[in-house]
Amino acid sequence: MFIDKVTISLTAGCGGDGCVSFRREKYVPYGGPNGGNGGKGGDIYFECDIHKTTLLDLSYTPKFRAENGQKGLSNNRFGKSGKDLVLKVPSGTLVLKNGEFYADLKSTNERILVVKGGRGGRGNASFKTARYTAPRISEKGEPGETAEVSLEIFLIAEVGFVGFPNSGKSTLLSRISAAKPKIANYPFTTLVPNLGVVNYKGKSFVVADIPGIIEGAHKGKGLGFEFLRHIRRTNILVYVIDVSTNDDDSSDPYVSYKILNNELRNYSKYLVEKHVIIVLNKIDLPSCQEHIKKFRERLKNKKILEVSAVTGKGVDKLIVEMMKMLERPLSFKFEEEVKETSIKRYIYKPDFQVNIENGVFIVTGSKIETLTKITKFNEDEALRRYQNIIKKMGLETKLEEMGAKSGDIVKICGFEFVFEK
Ligand SMILES: Nc1nc2c(ncn2[C@@H]2O[C@H](COP(=O)(O)OP(=O)(O)OP(=O)(O)O)[C@@H](O)[C@H]2O)c(=O)[nH]1
Ligand SMILES: [Mg+2]
Repeated sequence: MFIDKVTISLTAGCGGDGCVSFRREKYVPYGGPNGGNGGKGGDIYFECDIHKTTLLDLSYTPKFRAENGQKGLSNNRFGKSGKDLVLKVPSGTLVLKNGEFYADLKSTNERILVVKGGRGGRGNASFKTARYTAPRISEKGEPGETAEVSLEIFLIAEVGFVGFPNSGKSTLLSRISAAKPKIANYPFTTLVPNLGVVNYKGKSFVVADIPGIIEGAHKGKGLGFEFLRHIRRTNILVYVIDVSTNDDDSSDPYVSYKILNNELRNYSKYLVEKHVIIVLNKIDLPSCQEHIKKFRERLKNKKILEVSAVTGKGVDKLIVEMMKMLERPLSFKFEEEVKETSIKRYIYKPDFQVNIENGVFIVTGSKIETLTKITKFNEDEALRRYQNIIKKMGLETKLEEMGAKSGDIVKICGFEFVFEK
C-alpha cells in the first residue's frame, strides 16, 4: 500500500538518574563520593532509504519512543545510555516538526536528529570540589524531547505526466521506461503514482505518472489532486491529452487543456511556472487530424508534440524534447517554494514567566521546568542547590515585584512551594 502522509509523535529517551554513594573501604577513611552519572536517553533520527517507497510501516504506530538511559551506580559506574531509534523513510520525504518545516530527506543514508534524548542526571561524584568534598547531591535524568512530526512524500522526478483519466499517461510511461504500470480502458486505472526511469543515449531521468485529474479536482473531485504534490519537484510537466475523436464537446482537446491548466493553477501558482510540453496522444486512431489542426491554431507559442503511445510513433522525439528542456533552469525550485511557504519562526523564550491564577504564582518556562524535573527534592543539598539557581535566575526578585508575600504559594512544573522572603 502506498501511504504518502503520516503524523506521528516522537518521545526521545529520558536520561538516567544520578546516584549518591560514598566509597567505604577498610583502611580508606574519608573515601569520598563515588556516585556515577545516569546514562543519556536515546535520540530519534530519520534516515533516508531510497529502497523504501511508502510510509506504510510508520502509519501503524502513532507513537515512537527511544530507550531511556540507565541509572548511575556506586563506584563511579555510569548508567548505560539508551539506544537511539532510527526510523527509515523514503527518498523525497519532507519533515514538519511541530508544524514547521524541519528537513527534506533526499539522498540515501542522509540522517537527521529529530528529538534529542535527555541528559543523564549527575551523580554525587560530579559535585565534588576542593571545598565541598562530601556532597550528598545528585540529579534526576532530564526528560527526553517530544515532538509531533508530520511526514509527507514528495516524489523525486524530473518530469511529471498530467492529464485526464484514460488519456494514456501510463501507456506512455511504459513505452519510454521499464516501468510496468497498470493500463486499462477505463478511468482511474492508476491509483497511486508510478515512477519510471528513462534511459536514452547514456543519459537518464525520472518520470512520474500520477492518477488522472478531472474538472473540479481542486474542489476535491476524483483522486488526482491529492497526488499533484508528487510533481511539485519536477522541472517539466507533460500534459497528455487524448485527441481521438468523440462527437461530444467534452472531448475537444483544447477544452481538456484549458481545464487541466486551470486545475493546476488552482493547486499552486508554482506548478504553472514549470516548463510545459503538450502531448497529443492516440494519433493512431482515425479522424483526429481535425482536432489537432484546431488545437495548434489556438495555442501557437507552446511546445506541442503528436504521439501514439500504443504504436510508438513520435515517442523518440518526445524523449529528445524532454532532455533538451531539462537543461533549461526553472524560474522556481521546489526548495525555494517550500522555504517560501513555510517560514520558520524563531521565538524568543525567556528562562521563566510568572502568571497569577487565583492568588497562586504559576511559573513556566523550559529552563526552569527542566531544572525542576531533574532535581531530587528529597535530598537536602539538591533542594538548596535548586533554590540557589532559581535565585540567580532572578525568580525571587520577580516574585517580589509581582507582590508575593511570605506564605504565598508558588507552583513550578506541578510542584508547590511556599514563598519566603
Ligand atoms: N489507440 C490508442 N490507445 C491508447 C493510446 N494510448 C493509450 N491508449 C489506451 O487508452 C486506455 C487508457 O490508457 P492508460 O495508459 O491506462 O491511461 P491513463 O492516462 O494512465 O489513465 P488513468 O490511469 O486512469 O489516469 C488504454 O486502453 C490504452 O490502451 C494510443 O496512443 N492509441
Ligand atoms: Mg494510468
